[in-house]
Amino acid sequence: MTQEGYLSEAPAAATSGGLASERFAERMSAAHGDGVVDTERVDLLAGKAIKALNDIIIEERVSYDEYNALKAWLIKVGEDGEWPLFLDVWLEHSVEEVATDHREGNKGSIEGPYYVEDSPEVPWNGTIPMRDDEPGTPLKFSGQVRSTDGTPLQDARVELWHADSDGFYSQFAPGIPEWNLRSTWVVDGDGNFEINTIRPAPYQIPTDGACGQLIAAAGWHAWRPAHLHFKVHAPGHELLTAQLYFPGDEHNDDDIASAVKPELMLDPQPAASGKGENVQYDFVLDPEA
Ligand code: MBD
Ligand code: FE
Repeated sequence: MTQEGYLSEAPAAATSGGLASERFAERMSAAHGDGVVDTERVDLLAGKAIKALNDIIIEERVSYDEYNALKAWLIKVGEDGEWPLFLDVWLEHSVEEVATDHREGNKGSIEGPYYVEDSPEVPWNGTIPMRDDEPGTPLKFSGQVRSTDGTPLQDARVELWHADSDGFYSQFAPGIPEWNLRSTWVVDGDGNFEINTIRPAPYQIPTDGACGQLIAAAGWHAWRPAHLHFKVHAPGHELLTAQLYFPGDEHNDDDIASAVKPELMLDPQPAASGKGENVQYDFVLDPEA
């Protein structure tokens, strides 16, 4: 992959990590107290986590060299601002599973570290903000937002954000316009939307930060398959956070973030015009309990 034309260099881990850490802190402070957990739960959960690690140390006879490597690495995760990346890649999928296992509507997936609130609104059939010469295959994505009983949700909003054709996200990599490939669709009176965007590239975890260092040291790969991120909102319904994927991506079966589900696979078809692809996908939201 090349970044020529838009970026003089790949974004350093500390750039994307630092921005993701800052953004997260801002959102939590704006939500006032969101993220505060009561004493009994902290006692239970922190106690269990510490015990699990102690059990591993005893079972695997962890050495001082290994313990010190861990200490140095944990310090570096913080210095690189990569806690959001680390947590969202290796733990968020389980939190998402627990949070949504009661749902009858659409399957969702993790939010990940690169969401930004309040992206610009466009009409139901609007084009996502992109550069005049945005590289990538044009993608027309159409669908409908409905409730689990089939009722179209005419007050829904569909937020979409995704990487560009080099795998980079606006606001987390240098040299990309602020809202590039981020927007919010206001559906029509029948809950329909038609999104005009481009196909994203697969995403590689930065190789020069703490997460990249762990991946290299463990002999893992650093890839997420190409994906589109969505948040679908409608009054009286649970917020759906989802990601959708493209068939044939070599990392659909071994996503480093464990966030692919069969229900989240798109089926794009070549457009009749010969230029780009069309795809259809509906979002079904669960009513709030
Ligand atoms: C991503 O783009 C992403 O979606 C997740 C979950 C983790 C890292 C990068
Ligand atoms: Fe992503």
